Amino acid sequence: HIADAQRTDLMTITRFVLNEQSKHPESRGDFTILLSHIVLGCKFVCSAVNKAGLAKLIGLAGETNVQGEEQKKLDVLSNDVFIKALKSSGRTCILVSEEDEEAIFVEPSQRGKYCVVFDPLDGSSNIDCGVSIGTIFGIYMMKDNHEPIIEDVLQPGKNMLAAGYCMYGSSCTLVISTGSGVNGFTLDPSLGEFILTHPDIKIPKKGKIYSVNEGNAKNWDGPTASYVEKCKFPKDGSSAKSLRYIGSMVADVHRTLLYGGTFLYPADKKSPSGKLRVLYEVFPMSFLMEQAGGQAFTGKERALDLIPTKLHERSPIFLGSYDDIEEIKALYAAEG
Ligand code: AHM
Ligand code: MG
Repeated sequence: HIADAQRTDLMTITRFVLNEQSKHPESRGDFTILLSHIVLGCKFVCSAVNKAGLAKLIGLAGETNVQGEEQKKLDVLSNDVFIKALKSSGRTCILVSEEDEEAIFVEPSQRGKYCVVFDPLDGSSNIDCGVSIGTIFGIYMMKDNHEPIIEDVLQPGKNMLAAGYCMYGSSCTLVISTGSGVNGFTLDPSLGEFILTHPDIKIPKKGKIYSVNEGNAKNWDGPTASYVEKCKFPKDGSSAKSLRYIGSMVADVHRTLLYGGTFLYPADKKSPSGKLRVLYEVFPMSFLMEQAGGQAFTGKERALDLIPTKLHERSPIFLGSYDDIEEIKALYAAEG
Protein backbone atom coordinates (compact mmCIF):
# COMPACT_ATOMS: atom_id res chain seq x y z
CA HIS A 1 0.00 0.00 0.00
CA ILE A 2 1.58 3.24 -1.19
CA ALA A 3 0.32 5.57 1.55
CA ASP A 4 1.56 3.17 4.19
CA ALA A 5 4.91 2.74 2.49
CA GLN A 6 5.31 6.53 2.43
CA ARG A 7 4.66 6.69 6.14
CA THR A 8 7.08 3.98 7.12
CA ASP A 9 9.64 3.80 4.33
CA LEU A 10 10.79 7.39 4.21
CA MET A 11 12.59 8.46 1.07
CA THR A 12 14.83 11.25 2.32
CA ILE A 13 16.63 13.48 -0.14
CA THR A 14 19.99 11.97 0.84
CA ARG A 15 18.74 8.44 0.27
CA PHE A 16 17.19 9.46 -3.04
CA VAL A 17 20.35 11.11 -4.36
CA LEU A 18 22.53 8.23 -3.14
CA ASN A 19 20.30 5.86 -5.13
CA GLU A 20 20.56 8.07 -8.21
CA GLN A 21 24.32 8.40 -7.90
CA SER A 22 24.83 4.67 -7.53
CA LYS A 23 23.82 4.39 -11.20
CA HIS A 24 27.05 6.23 -12.03
CA PRO A 25 30.00 3.96 -11.23
CA GLU A 26 32.47 6.89 -11.33
CA SER A 27 30.59 8.67 -8.57
CA ARG A 28 32.34 8.62 -5.21
CA GLY A 29 29.61 10.22 -3.17
CA ASP A 30 31.02 13.71 -3.71
CA PHE A 31 27.77 15.01 -5.13
CA THR A 32 25.78 13.57 -2.23
CA ILE A 33 28.11 15.31 0.21
CA LEU A 34 27.82 18.62 -1.67
CA LEU A 35 24.05 18.33 -1.72
CA SER A 36 23.84 17.59 1.98
CA HIS A 37 25.64 20.88 2.61
CA ILE A 38 23.18 22.73 0.37
CA VAL A 39 20.33 21.04 2.25
CA LEU A 40 21.84 22.21 5.54
CA GLY A 41 21.89 25.79 4.21
CA CYS A 42 18.24 25.49 3.18
CA LYS A 43 17.21 24.17 6.60
CA PHE A 44 19.02 27.03 8.30
CA VAL A 45 17.42 29.67 6.06
CA CYS A 46 14.02 28.04 6.51
CA SER A 47 14.32 28.27 10.26
CA ALA A 48 15.63 31.86 10.06
CA VAL A 49 12.78 32.90 7.74
CA ASN A 50 10.22 31.34 10.07
CA LYS A 51 11.68 33.17 13.05
CA ALA A 52 12.27 36.43 11.21
CA GLY A 53 9.37 38.34 12.69
CA LEU A 54 10.10 37.16 16.19
CA ALA A 55 13.83 37.51 16.14
CA LYS A 56 13.63 41.02 14.72
CA LEU A 57 15.94 39.94 11.95
CA ILE A 58 13.88 42.01 9.57
CA GLY A 59 15.35 45.35 8.65
CA LEU A 60 18.11 46.87 6.62
CA ALA A 61 21.63 45.74 7.21
CA GLY A 62 22.91 49.06 5.94
CA GLU A 63 24.63 47.51 2.97
CA THR A 64 23.67 47.49 -0.69
CA ASN A 65 24.34 44.53 -2.95
CA VAL A 66 25.95 44.47 -6.38
CA GLN A 67 22.79 45.58 -8.15
CA GLY A 68 22.53 48.55 -5.80
CA GLU A 69 19.44 47.18 -4.09
CA GLU A 70 18.89 47.49 -0.39
CA GLN A 71 19.96 44.33 1.37
CA LYS A 72 17.95 42.85 4.18
CA LYS A 73 19.59 41.22 7.14
CA LEU A 74 18.20 37.85 6.18
CA ASP A 75 19.92 38.06 2.79
CA VAL A 76 23.27 38.67 4.43
CA LEU A 77 22.74 35.88 6.90
CA SER A 78 21.61 33.40 4.26
CA ASN A 79 24.53 34.27 2.02
CA ASP A 80 27.04 33.76 4.85
CA VAL A 81 25.50 30.44 5.79
CA PHE A 82 25.55 29.09 2.24
CA ILE A 83 29.11 30.22 1.57
CA LYS A 84 30.38 28.61 4.76
CA ALA A 85 28.40 25.42 4.19
CA LEU A 86 29.59 25.14 0.58
CA LYS A 87 33.25 25.81 1.40
CA SER A 88 33.26 23.38 4.30
CA SER A 89 31.78 20.63 2.13
CA GLY A 90 35.27 20.37 0.64
CA ARG A 91 33.63 19.71 -2.72
CA THR A 92 33.50 23.20 -4.28
CA CYS A 93 36.04 25.37 -6.08
CA ILE A 94 34.11 28.43 -7.33
CA LEU A 95 31.03 30.03 -5.78
CA VAL A 96 28.94 32.72 -7.43
CA SER A 97 26.31 34.38 -5.27
CA GLU A 98 23.82 37.08 -6.16
CA GLU A 99 25.03 38.95 -3.10
CA ASP A 100 28.72 39.08 -4.04
CA GLU A 101 30.07 41.08 -6.93
CA GLU A 102 33.09 38.82 -7.41
CA ALA A 103 33.18 35.05 -7.66
CA ILE A 104 34.61 33.31 -4.60
CA PHE A 105 37.54 30.99 -5.28
CA VAL A 106 37.72 28.37 -2.57
CA GLU A 107 41.18 28.01 -0.98
CA PRO A 108 43.11 24.94 -2.19
CA SER A 109 42.88 23.08 1.13
CA GLN A 110 39.05 23.03 0.91
CA ARG A 111 38.77 22.64 -2.84
CA GLY A 112 36.65 20.15 -4.77
CA LYS A 113 35.44 19.85 -8.36
CA TYR A 114 32.02 21.53 -8.24
CA CYS A 115 31.13 25.15 -9.03
CA VAL A 116 27.95 26.40 -7.38
CA VAL A 117 25.97 29.46 -8.55
CA PHE A 118 23.18 30.58 -6.24
CA ASP A 119 20.79 33.24 -5.07
CA PRO A 120 20.67 32.62 -1.31
CA LEU A 121 17.38 34.43 -0.72
CA ASP A 122 15.45 35.46 -3.79
CA GLY A 123 12.38 37.67 -3.56
CA SER A 124 13.60 39.55 -0.51
CA SER A 125 11.20 42.44 -1.11
CA ASN A 126 8.53 39.98 0.06
CA ILE A 127 10.11 39.21 3.43
CA ASP A 128 8.28 41.82 5.46
CA CYS A 129 4.79 40.66 4.44
CA GLY A 130 5.39 36.95 4.86
CA VAL A 131 5.13 35.96 1.19
CA SER A 132 7.05 32.88 0.03
CA ILE A 133 10.70 33.41 -0.84
CA GLY A 134 13.39 30.96 -1.84
CA THR A 135 16.94 29.87 -2.54
CA ILE A 136 17.93 29.03 -6.12
CA PHE A 137 21.05 27.06 -7.08
CA GLY A 138 22.84 25.54 -10.05
CA ILE A 139 25.83 23.21 -10.08
CA TYR A 140 28.58 22.83 -12.68
CA MET A 141 31.43 20.35 -12.56
CA MET A 142 35.04 21.08 -13.53
CA LYS A 143 36.08 18.63 -16.19
CA ASP A 144 39.74 18.31 -15.27
CA ASN A 145 42.05 19.41 -12.51
CA HIS A 146 43.11 22.79 -13.88
CA GLU A 147 43.39 25.84 -11.65
CA PRO A 148 39.82 27.23 -11.36
CA ILE A 149 39.14 30.24 -13.62
CA ILE A 150 36.07 32.41 -14.07
CA GLU A 151 35.30 30.74 -17.42
CA ASP A 152 34.48 27.58 -15.47
CA VAL A 153 31.23 29.24 -14.42
CA LEU A 154 30.59 31.28 -17.57
CA GLN A 155 29.14 28.24 -19.27
CA PRO A 156 25.76 27.70 -20.93
CA GLY A 157 23.05 26.39 -18.64
CA LYS A 158 22.82 23.13 -20.56
CA ASN A 159 26.22 22.23 -19.06
CA MET A 160 24.78 22.29 -15.55
CA LEU A 161 24.93 19.00 -13.73
CA ALA A 162 22.10 19.80 -11.37
CA ALA A 163 19.82 22.66 -10.39
CA GLY A 164 17.12 23.33 -7.86
CA TYR A 165 15.37 25.67 -5.51
CA CYS A 166 14.06 25.65 -1.99
CA MET A 167 10.84 27.51 -1.30
CA TYR A 168 10.18 28.90 2.15
CA GLY A 169 6.40 28.98 2.08
CA SER A 170 3.57 27.45 4.05
CA SER A 171 5.86 24.45 3.97
CA CYS A 172 9.53 24.24 3.02
CA THR A 173 9.87 22.52 -0.33
CA LEU A 174 13.05 21.57 -2.14
CA VAL A 175 12.79 20.83 -5.85
CA ILE A 176 15.82 19.42 -7.61
CA SER A 177 16.97 17.84 -10.86
CA THR A 178 20.24 16.04 -11.46
CA GLY A 179 19.44 15.71 -15.15
CA SER A 180 17.00 12.79 -15.01
CA GLY A 181 13.66 14.35 -14.17
CA VAL A 182 12.53 16.63 -11.37
CA ASN A 183 11.67 15.62 -7.82
CA GLY A 184 10.22 17.59 -4.93
CA PHE A 185 10.89 17.06 -1.22
CA THR A 186 9.10 18.62 1.73
CA LEU A 187 10.81 19.34 5.02
CA ASP A 188 9.30 17.38 7.88
CA PRO A 189 10.14 19.76 10.72
CA SER A 190 9.74 17.06 13.36
CA LEU A 191 12.38 14.92 11.64
CA GLY A 192 14.48 17.74 10.20
CA GLU A 193 14.54 15.75 6.95
CA PHE A 194 13.37 16.49 3.41
CA ILE A 195 11.01 13.67 2.38
CA LEU A 196 10.08 12.84 -1.22
CA THR A 197 6.55 14.20 -1.68
CA HIS A 198 6.48 15.16 -5.38
CA PRO A 199 8.12 12.31 -7.34
CA ASP A 200 8.88 12.84 -11.04
CA ILE A 201 7.22 16.24 -11.52
CA LYS A 202 5.93 16.82 -15.06
CA ILE A 203 4.55 20.20 -16.06
CA PRO A 204 1.16 20.07 -17.84
CA LYS A 205 1.64 20.34 -21.62
CA LYS A 206 -0.58 23.42 -21.73
CA GLY A 207 -1.71 25.70 -18.92
CA LYS A 208 -4.49 28.09 -17.96
CA ILE A 209 -2.34 30.64 -16.13
CA TYR A 210 0.11 33.36 -17.18
CA SER A 211 2.39 35.17 -14.77
CA VAL A 212 4.06 38.50 -15.47
CA ASN A 213 4.46 41.96 -13.95
CA GLU A 214 1.87 43.74 -16.09
CA GLY A 215 2.82 47.08 -14.59
CA ASN A 216 5.65 47.10 -17.12
CA ALA A 217 3.27 46.65 -20.10
CA LYS A 218 3.75 50.11 -21.56
CA ASN A 219 7.41 49.31 -22.16
CA TRP A 220 7.02 45.78 -23.60
CA ASP A 221 8.05 44.72 -27.09
CA GLY A 222 5.51 43.55 -29.70
CA PRO A 223 5.60 39.77 -29.16
CA THR A 224 5.30 40.03 -25.35
CA ALA A 225 2.39 42.46 -25.69
CA SER A 226 0.63 40.22 -28.26
CA TYR A 227 1.10 37.13 -26.11
CA VAL A 228 -0.46 38.73 -23.04
CA GLU A 229 -3.26 40.15 -25.20
CA LYS A 230 -3.93 36.59 -26.46
CA CYS A 231 -4.03 35.31 -22.87
CA LYS A 232 -6.74 37.83 -22.01
CA PHE A 233 -8.68 38.00 -25.29
CA PRO A 234 -8.15 34.66 -27.07
CA LYS A 235 -9.36 34.73 -30.66
CA ASP A 236 -9.54 30.95 -31.14
CA GLY A 237 -12.60 30.38 -28.96
CA SER A 238 -10.57 29.13 -25.98
CA SER A 239 -11.19 30.65 -22.56
CA ALA A 240 -9.09 33.49 -21.24
CA LYS A 241 -6.21 32.59 -18.93
CA SER A 242 -5.93 33.53 -15.27
CA LEU A 243 -3.23 35.92 -14.13
CA ARG A 244 -1.19 34.95 -11.08
CA TYR A 245 1.86 36.98 -10.08
CA ILE A 246 3.46 36.75 -6.67
CA GLY A 247 6.61 38.70 -7.54
CA SER A 248 8.78 36.03 -5.99
CA MET A 249 10.40 33.93 -8.68
CA VAL A 250 10.63 30.70 -6.71
CA ALA A 251 6.94 30.80 -5.80
CA ASP A 252 5.84 31.82 -9.31
CA VAL A 253 7.96 29.12 -10.92
CA HIS A 254 6.87 26.49 -8.39
CA ARG A 255 3.21 27.15 -9.20
CA THR A 256 3.99 27.08 -12.93
CA LEU A 257 5.75 23.73 -12.58
CA LEU A 258 2.85 22.14 -10.68
CA TYR A 259 -0.17 23.75 -12.37
CA GLY A 260 1.23 24.59 -15.81
CA GLY A 261 1.12 27.86 -17.72
CA THR A 262 3.77 30.49 -18.29
CA PHE A 263 6.04 32.71 -16.23
CA LEU A 264 7.59 35.67 -18.02
CA TYR A 265 10.10 38.31 -17.15
CA PRO A 266 10.45 39.92 -20.56
CA ALA A 267 12.70 42.66 -21.81
CA ASP A 268 11.23 46.14 -21.80
CA LYS A 269 12.32 49.57 -22.94
CA LYS A 270 13.62 50.41 -19.48
CA SER A 271 15.41 47.07 -18.95
CA PRO A 272 16.40 45.72 -22.37
CA SER A 273 17.76 42.54 -20.76
CA GLY A 274 14.88 42.04 -18.38
CA LYS A 275 15.56 41.76 -14.67
CA LEU A 276 16.45 38.19 -13.83
CA ARG A 277 20.02 37.01 -13.61
CA VAL A 278 21.22 34.36 -16.03
CA LEU A 279 23.52 32.24 -13.89
CA TYR A 280 21.56 31.76 -10.69
CA GLU A 281 17.96 32.58 -11.65
CA VAL A 282 17.31 31.95 -15.35
CA PHE A 283 19.53 28.85 -15.80
CA PRO A 284 18.46 26.77 -12.79
CA MET A 285 14.75 27.44 -13.42
CA SER A 286 15.15 26.73 -17.16
CA PHE A 287 16.98 23.49 -16.37
CA LEU A 288 14.12 22.37 -14.10
CA MET A 289 11.47 23.38 -16.67
CA GLU A 290 13.09 21.33 -19.43
CA GLN A 291 13.58 18.38 -17.11
CA ALA A 292 9.88 18.53 -16.26
CA GLY A 293 8.91 18.53 -19.94
CA GLY A 294 8.43 22.28 -20.37
CA GLN A 295 10.51 24.87 -22.19
CA ALA A 296 12.48 28.02 -21.46
CA PHE A 297 13.11 30.69 -24.09
CA THR A 298 14.87 34.08 -23.99
CA GLY A 299 12.98 35.71 -26.84
CA LYS A 300 15.89 34.77 -29.12
CA GLU A 301 17.00 31.26 -28.23
CA ARG A 302 16.64 28.29 -25.91
CA ALA A 303 17.59 29.74 -22.52
CA LEU A 304 20.01 26.93 -21.68
CA ASP A 305 22.03 27.65 -24.86
CA LEU A 306 22.87 31.16 -23.75
CA ILE A 307 26.57 31.71 -23.06
CA PRO A 308 26.96 34.23 -20.23
CA THR A 309 29.81 36.73 -20.56
CA LYS A 310 29.65 38.14 -17.05
CA LEU A 311 28.67 36.83 -13.63
CA HIS A 312 25.61 38.98 -12.99
CA GLU A 313 24.33 39.14 -16.56
CA ARG A 314 20.56 39.41 -17.04
CA SER A 315 18.28 37.93 -19.68
CA PRO A 316 14.61 38.09 -20.60
CA ILE A 317 12.93 34.76 -19.82
CA PHE A 318 9.75 32.99 -20.89
CA LEU A 319 9.29 29.59 -19.28
CA GLY A 320 6.57 27.06 -18.65
CA SER A 321 4.31 24.54 -20.37
CA TYR A 322 5.62 23.18 -23.67
CA ASP A 323 2.72 24.29 -25.89
CA ASP A 324 2.42 27.72 -24.30
CA ILE A 325 6.11 28.49 -24.86
CA GLU A 326 5.75 27.28 -28.47
CA GLU A 327 3.15 30.04 -28.89
CA ILE A 328 5.56 32.67 -27.56
CA LYS A 329 8.36 31.35 -29.79
CA ALA A 330 6.07 31.64 -32.82
CA LEU A 331 5.26 35.27 -31.97
CA TYR A 332 8.97 36.13 -31.77
CA ALA A 333 9.72 34.19 -34.97
CA ALA A 334 6.96 36.09 -36.79
CA GLU A 335 8.50 39.38 -35.74
CA GLY A 336 11.73 38.22 -37.42
P1 AHM B 1 15.68 39.95 -6.13
O1 AHM B 1 16.75 38.98 -6.57
O2 AHM B 1 16.20 41.33 -5.95
O3 AHM B 1 14.90 39.44 -4.95
O4 AHM B 1 14.68 40.14 -7.37
C1 AHM B 1 14.25 39.02 -8.05
C2 AHM B 1 12.75 38.97 -7.95
C3 AHM B 1 12.19 37.65 -8.43
O5 AHM B 1 12.00 36.79 -7.36
C4 AHM B 1 10.90 38.04 -9.05
O6 AHM B 1 10.51 37.16 -10.08
C5 AHM B 1 11.16 39.42 -9.59
O7 AHM B 1 12.21 39.94 -8.80
C6 AHM B 1 9.99 40.32 -9.49
O8 AHM B 1 10.31 41.55 -10.05
P2 AHM B 1 9.26 42.74 -10.18
O9 AHM B 1 9.05 43.24 -8.80
O10 AHM B 1 9.93 43.72 -11.09
O11 AHM B 1 8.02 42.17 -10.78
MG1 MG C 1 17.30 37.19 -6.89
